[in-house]
Parts: sequence; C-alpha cells; structure tokens
Amino acid sequence: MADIDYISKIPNNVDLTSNRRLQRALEDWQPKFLAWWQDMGPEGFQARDVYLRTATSVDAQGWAKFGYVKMPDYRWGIFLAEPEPDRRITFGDYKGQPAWQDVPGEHRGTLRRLIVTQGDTEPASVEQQRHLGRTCPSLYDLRNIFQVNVEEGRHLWAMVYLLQAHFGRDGREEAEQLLQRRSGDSDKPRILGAFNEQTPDWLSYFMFCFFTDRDGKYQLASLAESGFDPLARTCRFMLTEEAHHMFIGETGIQRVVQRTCELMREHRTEDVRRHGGIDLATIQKYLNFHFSVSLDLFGSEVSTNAANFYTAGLKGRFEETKKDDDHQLKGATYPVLAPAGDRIVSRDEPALPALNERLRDDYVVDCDRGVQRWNQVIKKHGIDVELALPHRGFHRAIGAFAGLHVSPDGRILDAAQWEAKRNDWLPSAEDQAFVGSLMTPVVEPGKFASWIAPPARGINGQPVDFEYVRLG
Ligand code: BYC
Repeated sequence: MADIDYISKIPNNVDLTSNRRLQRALEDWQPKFLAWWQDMGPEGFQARDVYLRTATSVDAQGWAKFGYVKMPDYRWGIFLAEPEPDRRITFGDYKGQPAWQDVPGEHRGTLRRLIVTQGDTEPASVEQQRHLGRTCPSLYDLRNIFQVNVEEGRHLWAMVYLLQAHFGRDGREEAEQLLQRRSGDSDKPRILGAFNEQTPDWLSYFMFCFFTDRDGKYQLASLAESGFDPLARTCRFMLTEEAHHMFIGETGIQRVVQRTCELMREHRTEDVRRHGGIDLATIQKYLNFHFSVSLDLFGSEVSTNAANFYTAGLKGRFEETKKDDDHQLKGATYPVLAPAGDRIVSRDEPALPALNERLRDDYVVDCDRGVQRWNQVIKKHGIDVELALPHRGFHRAIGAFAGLHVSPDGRILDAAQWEAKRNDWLPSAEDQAFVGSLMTPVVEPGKFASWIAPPARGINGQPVDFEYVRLG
C-alpha cells in the first residue's frame, strides 16, 4: 500500500501527512499493532460487524460516529484536544511560563516514564478482557466491551504518537515494548499491578470498568494539566471517551444489583444463587477486591516521584486550576492516613510528596458516590443491606499498608485473624467458581443472562434489542 493512503487511513488532527519522520515511524509500528490486536485482542469476533463509535475529529459532530465496523478495520486515530491560545504552565516551579510544545530536555526521562506507564495500561486491559466475548450476557454488553477495547487501543495509539513524535529513537523502542509486554506474564508483565490481574468473568469486568477505569480518569485528568502541552491535549481528548467506560462499569453493577434485588423479592430469600443471581455478599467481595487493587494504582502515600512530577510541571492535581492555593505547595501540608503500631492515624505530611494520596482521596469520594447510587437500587426494593467501600488500608500491596492485614472496617489484624476472615472479605475460590458457572453466553438480540437486568436504554438511541453485533 502506498504511504500516503496508509497515513490517510489514520484519522488525525496532528497533520500527519506533513511529518515524514513520524509517518515512517507509524508505518513501521501500525502492522505490529495490528498483529498484536489479532493475537491479543478480542477472541473469536474479529470478523464480525460491531456497532461501534469511532472518533473521526475532535468536534461535537466528529468525535462519535456510529456504524458497523469489523474491529481490525476500526480507524484508530490520533487526536489532541484543540490548543488553548497562549497556554501557560499552571503549577510547580515553572508556573506562569509558556506551556512546552517540545519535551523539556531536563525532564525527558521522567516524562517518558509517565507516558509509557500510562500507555502500558491500555493494551494490558485489552489483553485482560480478550476472552470475555465468549461468555457475554447480551449483545448489548458484547458491543460495549468491544467499544471499550477499540478505544483502549486508540489510547495506546495516543501514547505511541507522543513517544514517536517527541522522543526519537527511545520513543520508538518504547512503542515496540508496549506491544511486547503481556498482562499476567511473569517474564514480561505489564508495569502496574492491577493490569496483571485476571478479569475472569463479567462481574470482575464491570468492577474493573467502575474502579480501574476511574483511576484512568483521575490519572488522565492530572496529566491533562501537564506543562507538556501535547500530553495535556492528548489526555483531554482521551477523557471524553473514558466517561463511557465508567458508565459501563456503574450501570453494569447497577443492573446486577437490580437483578439480585428482584430475585430476592420474588423468592423471599437472600440466597439468590439457586435462582441464577449473584448474592449481595458476593458482589461486596468483588467490590472489595477491585477497589483495593485500584487504590494501589495511585502509588505510595508519600512519594518523592509524585513531588518531582508536580514540581517539574509534568503532572498536576485533579482540577489543578480550580484549587485555591499557590499551586506550588512548598510549605503546605496534607493529612495522610498511616499505620502506627496497631492503630491507624492521620498525620500531616508535606503536601508535595503527599500528592498521590490527595489524588486517591478525590478518587475515593467519586467511587463512594457510585456505591451510594447502587445502594439506592437496593433501598428501592425495600432491602436492608448496604454495599460499602472497604477501608483504604484493606488488602493493599503498595504504600504504607502493604504487608499489613487490615479489615474492611479499618482494624489492623494479625495473620491468623486475617486468614480466618479472608473468604468473607474477598472472593473465595468457591465464589469465583459460582460466578464463573453463570457465564454462559446470551446472544439473542434483546435477551439477557439470568444474573443481570436489561439496561434502561440502548446505545445511540437504538432499541435495547438492536443487533449490536452481527453474528449470523
Ligand atoms: N504497581 O512513588 P511510588 C488507565 C512503582 S489507569 C506496580 O509509590 P509513583 C486505564 C512505581 O512505578 C491510569 N508498581 O509511585 C484504566 C515506582 O517504580 P520506579 C494509568 C507500582 O511513581 C483502565 C515505585 O513503585 N496511568 O488509564 O509516585 C483501562 C515507587 O512508586 C505501582 C497512570 O498510572 C503499582 N500499582 O506513582 C485502561 C499515570 N505503584 O519508578 C487504562 C502515569 C507504584 O521506582 N503514572 N509502583 O521503578 C503515574 O503517575 C505513576 O507512575 C503512578 C505511580 C501513579 C502509577
């Protein structure tokens, strides 16, 4: 295929055709990406027509074009949000200076690491979810998971664009490695813990979309404040797509809860398992697991990396410009929870190294809002049970609580106490086997698996029984 045709297949607003060096790098990378997609993308549905949204430009008309597409033909484009004229750096040591259009030399390594870490999560999640199509609870849900997968692919393109456009040979090497690491592979794992966990069933998947994609929202929002303008603009556009992923998580769990409550009412029992539902106690255990591994994604409570990212103007806070302070935080403090003997106490730490914890706090508040909306569904059914986020120290592998045993209500336990309760707090092998046993595919338009209620409405104004994926 001629170069120019090839490049014009990549919708973009970065004037790809005028940059020969970048074109060549992308021409070299695109077939490798497609080979990765065939190997590690959704299993079994590559030849099917899927009703997908594709971004063909960043304006209101172009960012969500719907139509049937075979996934390997999806147009993975490169989009940056529109530039802000005379944009300035809003925080850190360079506050007030013009935002950088090129990589600042002294922060090159740090910036590259941030972009690679972000980029690595995107293909990882596709790998984690690749087998789920085979057990979809409906065509509506099948289409939604494929939408998420192609967009995570596009987010990988977004990071690879930054690496190839701004980091020369190092960037090209990083772009290769992003296609070589594999989720859960002990020899070449993905970078962050949660992206090496399995997503074995659809309950885990909905929890992942609610909790782990929400980490994506907070990390992208912080990078959207970056003084490196191409990164800021890239993340801003990614955030528009991210909202749908969290919608899938929130409404997915809400529909599971709804169905559970219906079965509880109908059969006058909490034990809905024998009626094909997922009991609220099991839902709570899955919530505990996914919340805790997602909390780890924010890094340590006190982190010199976080302080350096901020001081260097590379990564800001969530809604940085709305914060009412000096945006440098040199003398400021921030309260951080930490274990002290057998208790958990709040300590004032210097605000700069506490920035991971501050972002985690914003995230926890957002998660809790969603949990309360699920609780509304339970309450409407007249059922006296509440789902709740566990304590932030529960089941942590990164930071001050790593290696400790903290109960969901925030008590420090010894190993024996923890082991005795572990299966009450986290999905046991038996819980996982039960949830797994429900995962039989439902692919008739408008039909749903026994354990999940239909959605309130379809996608893009289409009816719920629309043929979202053509399997015939
Ligand atoms: N697992 O000072 P520390 C998304 C490493 S999700 C393994 O505590 P720092 C998406 C850390 O790298 C958003 N390792 O933390 C969602 C460091 O290693 P080095 C992804 C971890 O650096 C769903 C060492 O421990 N985006 O988009 O302040 C589907 C000490 O680090 C973990 C980003 O993460 C962990 N959980 O912060 C699809 C944004 N945590 O450097 C997509 C970019 C820490 O000593 N990344 N470590 O070798 C960052 O901002 C930071 O790297 C982190 C860590 C917030 C992740």
